[in-house]
Amino acid sequence: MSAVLETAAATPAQDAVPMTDGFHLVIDALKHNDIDTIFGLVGIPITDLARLAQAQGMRFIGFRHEQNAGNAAAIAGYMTKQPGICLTVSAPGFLNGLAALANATVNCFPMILISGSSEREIVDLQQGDYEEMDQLNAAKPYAKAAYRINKAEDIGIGIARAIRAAVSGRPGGVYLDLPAQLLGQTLDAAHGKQSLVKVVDPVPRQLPAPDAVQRALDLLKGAKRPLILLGKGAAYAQADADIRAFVETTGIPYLPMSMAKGLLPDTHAQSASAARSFVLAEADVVVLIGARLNWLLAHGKGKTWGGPKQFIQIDISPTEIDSNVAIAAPVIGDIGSCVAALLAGIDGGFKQPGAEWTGAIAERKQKNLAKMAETLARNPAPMNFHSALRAIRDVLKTHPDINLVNEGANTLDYARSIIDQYQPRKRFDSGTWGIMGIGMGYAIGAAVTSGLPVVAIEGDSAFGFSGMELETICRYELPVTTIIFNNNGVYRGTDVNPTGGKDVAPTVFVKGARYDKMIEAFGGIGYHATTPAELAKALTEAIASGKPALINAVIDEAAGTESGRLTNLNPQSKATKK
Ligand code: ADP
Ligand code: TZD
Repeated sequence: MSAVLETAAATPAQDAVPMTDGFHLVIDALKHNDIDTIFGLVGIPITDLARLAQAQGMRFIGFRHEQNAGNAAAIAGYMTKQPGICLTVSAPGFLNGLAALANATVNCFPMILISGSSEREIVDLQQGDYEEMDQLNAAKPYAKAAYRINKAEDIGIGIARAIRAAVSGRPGGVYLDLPAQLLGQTLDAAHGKQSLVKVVDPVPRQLPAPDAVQRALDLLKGAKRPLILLGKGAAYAQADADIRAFVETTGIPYLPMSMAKGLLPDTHAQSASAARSFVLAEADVVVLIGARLNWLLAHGKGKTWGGPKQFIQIDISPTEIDSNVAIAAPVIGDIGSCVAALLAGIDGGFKQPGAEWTGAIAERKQKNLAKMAETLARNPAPMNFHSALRAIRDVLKTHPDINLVNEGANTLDYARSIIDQYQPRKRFDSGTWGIMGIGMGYAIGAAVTSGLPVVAIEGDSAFGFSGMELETICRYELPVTTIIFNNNGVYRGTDVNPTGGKDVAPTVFVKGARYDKMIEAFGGIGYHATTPAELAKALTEAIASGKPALINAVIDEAAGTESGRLTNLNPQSKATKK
């Protein structure tokens, strides 16, 4: 029995003293920090926690699988700079949520995974409790921080610690372990109230050192072919006005990473997206703002990056610097403060890049855009990725505030380059891991957080990872339109089993599947589209309805490329590859 209970039991006037318990204190502590939504899935020991959250005016969004609840929490964190909360049961529920926690940490999204856990004394002696697992230690390698709260009076401080760990510095996933017996512990209410902690300044500004700013400015002033690279850290930072001012004042061409699209509208004259390979290879000084030189940027070296170049890197994490290549001018601090400091240092002595550089980029852009326009204008039957995406692009142009979720291989690669974004933090995709399965979780998280419509453009394989959440979308009547690019398989649907045996090839699905019927089972609206015109009509109607909808867009099953644009990452068999 805990100390709290012993004291309470020994107090003769116990009935007269208003009491609280672990359940109430968890909810009180979250609400005290302005957290109003929990994404989760109930069961022992946290069902009553979810009930209480709802009873106390919080929103509890219940999912069909914890990974999707975790993804919803993570994207809510990315959109708001406040940790998204995911609540799960012990062992298996926790493990399902852990995949999302790891994904959040890898992507630098703030979230807190709160899981109930079994009795410590049984778990630690491995005596076989219900859903027994050493969750705290299992979470540690995949989280930015992991904590357990053992005493009810520590709930306030424990939640404060989790919030601060998730959002300060480089954001990430935090695990918070709540043993079942903690939730039942009682405490006198006054003492409980006093134990709550309101986190002051959870995302403290971190100002860059003046000499680091000067070093960066000196390098930038000497550049002939400068380039700005905006990553999702820049979008996350919510320093939109200063970033735009920095880009426009310097006149430097910029490239957005996929989730930074829309930080400036993709139609901006300085966007070099349509000349991506050219600018990466030719630039001499590159300013990285909240973007890591990981695999998505070919590690900052090799053929992609062409000739020698120097990097200025703005990041909150000092150890990100020199992670892949030498960084000539690191600027460490929060992006808002760093960009403001650079902007303040851009004076009359700064010359915008010359026409030789901007003209060469414009020429490439024009050439590539003309080529793309030609490809997009074709109308093959059946539809291919391009003609379908053209139809979607034209509809979404009239909805600049739409939230876009996107995953798949070809579906991801083509949509990223064809669909323009007009506003910041409106594109949510496979991210740093190139992961499948974020689709419905991100869509629900984005719809709940923004209150605005969501369109999820999904490969048929990608959709399958979270497809059961269509029921969740229908249950909460969320304005989510899911478009399935149905080409009968992973990447495409044409592979054959070389043995001629009964099993289909590893990449092949049921042919002609009607995903639109799935959503109808839950009361949503299903559409079946086989031409760009049908697709455009369905999408227009679906968005206008504000109701849950799914469009089964039939794509030529031979249209996809294996692994999309990542073909080069597939290992080659030296012995047998033909
Ligand atoms: P992308 O995939 O778009 O290239 P990454 O996720 O690789 O972007 O990089 C995001 C970077 O932004 C991380 O290195 C992270 O430390 C950094 N970051 C995130 N938030 C901030 C912030 N508020 N201020 C400064 N850096 C930040
Ligand atoms: N599992 C997880 C969690 N993430 C992954 N990235 C994969 C498996 C491997 N994978 C890809 O990298 S893309 C993809 C898988 C299974 C699906 C591609 O097929 P699709 O899209 O139908 O979603 P396209 O547009 O038809 O290529």
